[in-house]
Amino acid sequence: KKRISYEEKKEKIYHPIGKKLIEIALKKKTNLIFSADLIYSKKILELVNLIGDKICGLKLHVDIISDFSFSFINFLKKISLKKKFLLFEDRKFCDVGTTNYLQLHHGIHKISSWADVITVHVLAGSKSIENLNIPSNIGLITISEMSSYGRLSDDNYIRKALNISLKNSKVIGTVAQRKVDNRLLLFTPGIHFSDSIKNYKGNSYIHPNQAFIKKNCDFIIVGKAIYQSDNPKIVAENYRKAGWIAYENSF
Ligand code: UP6
Repeated sequence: KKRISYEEKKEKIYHPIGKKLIEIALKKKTNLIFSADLIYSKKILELVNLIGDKICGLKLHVDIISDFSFSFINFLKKISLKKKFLLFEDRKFCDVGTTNYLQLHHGIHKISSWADVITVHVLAGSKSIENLNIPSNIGLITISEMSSYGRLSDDNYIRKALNISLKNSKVIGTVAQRKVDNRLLLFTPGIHFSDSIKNYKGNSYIHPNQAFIKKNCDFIIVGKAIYQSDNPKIVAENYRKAGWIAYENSF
């Protein structure tokens, strides 16, 4: 599987959100998605104001935000439009279709009313992500292979998960730890510069160079390396630069 450029990938991906993400990446020269795993909305907004220029996506787990509100979402939406990045909700829906549907559209978070991209497991089978009634401006990312140590997915599971991803027109890409078909965008979490964090609380970490050069990754997802640092602005710029250079060097 030979690496193809973002420009070439944009032609292979038919979903408007997939195309939009690539356009943003090319325009801002960034393949960095920031994972803001913080429990207070003020902290998330502060960081996003600081590093919004350096990212193509902001990934949230809204269900960890203690003071979640729609005014927070409206602020985020405004910043995301101004600074041009997409909002990812990493909900990892993993139930039967009807429950996935209810969790996506209802409850206090009403994810479908604001997210640009949502993550889903395909453990319950292809049908579980088929009738979600997703608006055309939301893209799905499947989880085919997690970054954690001891993940239960074997080669057979991953092959089937990738097949489901390819056959569903709402899917823009996947999370996997290996090269995937060029019709899918590959998202890589578990990114850190430091070797000393290779295995942290059961998650495994690699350098952006490894992600792009060995696995043909398209987008890196970086959380604690940025939000736990002393200078998130500088560190985010370092990850942006590393990700972009690694992409350029991966051909
Ligand atoms: N994430 C992983 N591995 C996966 C899928 N998702 O780490 O296979 C998510 C985590 C977290 C983020 O839920 O939000 O990516 C990684 O954050 P970190 O850089 O702080 O480890």
